[in-house]
Amino acid sequence: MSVAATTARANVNLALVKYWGKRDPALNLPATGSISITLGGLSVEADVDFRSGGPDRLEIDGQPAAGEEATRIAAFLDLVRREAGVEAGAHVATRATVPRGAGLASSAATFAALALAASRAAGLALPPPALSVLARRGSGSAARSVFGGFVEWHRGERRDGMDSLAEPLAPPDHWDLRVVVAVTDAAPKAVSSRAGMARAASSPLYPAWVEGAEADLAEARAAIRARDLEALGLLAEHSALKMHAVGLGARPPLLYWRGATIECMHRVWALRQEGTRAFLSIDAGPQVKVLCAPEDAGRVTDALGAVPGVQRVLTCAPGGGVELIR
Ligand code: 2P0
Repeated sequence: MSVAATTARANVNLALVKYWGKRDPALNLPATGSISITLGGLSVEADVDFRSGGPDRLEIDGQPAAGEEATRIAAFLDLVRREAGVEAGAHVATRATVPRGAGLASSAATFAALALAASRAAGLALPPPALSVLARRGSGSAARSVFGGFVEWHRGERRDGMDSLAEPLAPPDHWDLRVVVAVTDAAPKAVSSRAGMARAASSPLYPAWVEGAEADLAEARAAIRARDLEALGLLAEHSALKMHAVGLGARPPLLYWRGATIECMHRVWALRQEGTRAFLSIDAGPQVKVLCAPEDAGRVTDALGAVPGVQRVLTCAPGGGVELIR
């Protein structure tokens, strides 16, 4: 990698109102809007250099990219080349600074970082809304990782997707929350988010999922504005469990949970019974993510760490948006 590469860093995000289903898979246009928190410290760095000549050379965490990952990155670079009128091959290297094997390596952070690094390296100076549109083309949830703090990704109405982008609802310091992550299984998942989402529409529960989104989004916005942890936590839990219910009803069925996932869920509900404000969310994997106040993060960490099958527990706070670091 040339020393003159453009490097950007983006954080992962946790959806409180989930994105699960597309109205246009080619453009990553979602069936519904979604709302997330960008998580500080769990990030991906991307180096991009279009001046190297020759074919694209792609590296992920020090290894040559292969298979579907390589295809997705190459297609994304083509988008940037087309927009910038650049024809050169690229050298790209991405590095997850997420603890490895945490089951959190996220395409959201990867494509948000690539959107900024590649557009700059190609000579484009895209403002954040245009970066969000571009990042979305790489991975839907990447549209949200462009921004820090509390973020909403709008479904949009246009067929070309130009109105399907994220915008910040509140900066990271609006509300000092914690997200505690119980890692139950760091192995790569059998069904990708993309493949899982493609199956969602086969579920009889999918129409209800789509129909409920606007109300969930309104409730989440209001809870974030009011810094109401109980309202936001209960809503986030409801959104996550509905998303997984869609999978259970799909054909073929889809379930990302392992045994330890379910034990963590019961532990979180027991914590609530005991008076701790802790609320769970689960993405397309077996990890359990718990929203709580900073003063309760230690108690939640200890409780989840004691659940059999939990391999490690991480804690993060709201973080910033994508940034150029070189
Ligand atoms: C989300 N997830 O809102 C949801 C909840 C996982 C569960 O967005 O196909 O990698 O690249 O648009 O963004 C993960 O899916 O999927 C995701 P594509 P993406 O965070």
